[in-house]
Amino acid sequence: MKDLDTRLYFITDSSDFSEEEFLYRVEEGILGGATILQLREKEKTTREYIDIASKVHKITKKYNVPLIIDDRVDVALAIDAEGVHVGKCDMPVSMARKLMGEDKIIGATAKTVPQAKEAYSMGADYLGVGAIYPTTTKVKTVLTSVETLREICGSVPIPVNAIGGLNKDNIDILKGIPIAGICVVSAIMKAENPQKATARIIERIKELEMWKDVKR
Ligand code: TZP
Ligand code: MG
Repeated sequence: MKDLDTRLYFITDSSDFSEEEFLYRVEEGILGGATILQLREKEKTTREYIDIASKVHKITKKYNVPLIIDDRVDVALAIDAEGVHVGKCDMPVSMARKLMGEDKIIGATAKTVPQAKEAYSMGADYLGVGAIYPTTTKVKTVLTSVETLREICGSVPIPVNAIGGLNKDNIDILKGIPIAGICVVSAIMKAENPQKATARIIERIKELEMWKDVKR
C-alpha cells in the first residue's frame, strides 16, 4: 500500500476565478495545510487542462504535495502528475493502472460497498466516498449515508475519504468513522482567506481527535 496522506484532500474549482487568483488560492490552500491536491477541471480543452495542470504542478512540487488530476489519465501522464482520480464515467481503474504504472496514485469514486470492493480489486490506492452532505459544487452525485461510508471503510484496506458539503462546522458527523481524511472544495476554494480556512479545518480535525486509529 502507498504511504498516502489524504487527511485534508483539497479539490480545486477554477470556475469563478482568474488564473492568477486561482493559482494564488491553490498555493494558499497548501500553505494552510492541505496534504494532497486534486485539479478538477470540467470545461477546459485538453490544451487548457494541460496548461493549468503544469502551472499547478509547479506549485505542488514546491511543497511536496502530490497532485492528482481529475478524470484524465492522458493529462496526468503528460505533466507527470503524481496521480489521477477516476469516477464511474471515466477510464476504469484497471486500465488507468496499466497506463500509469504501479507507482502512480490512482483514486476512485465509490458510493456503495460493491463499487468500493471493485475499485480496490482493480488497483485503486484510495477511495472518495460521498456526497455526505448536499454540495454547491457542480457535480452529478447522490447522497451517501454515513452508515454506508462506515461500511465502505470496513470493506477495503485502502484509505477512504469522505466528500461532499464538508466544512469545519459539520465534520463532527464523521467522528468515529475510520476514514483517512476529508475532501473539500468550496470550504477552501470559496473562502475569503483560503489559507486560514484550511488551517481552521485542520484545527477542527485535531480538536475532534479524528483519524487516530486510521489503518494506513
Ligand atoms: N463528488 C461528490 S461531492 C463533490 C464531488 C466532486 C463536490 C464536493 O464539493 P464541496 O464544495 O466540498 O461540497
Ligand atoms: Mg470523473
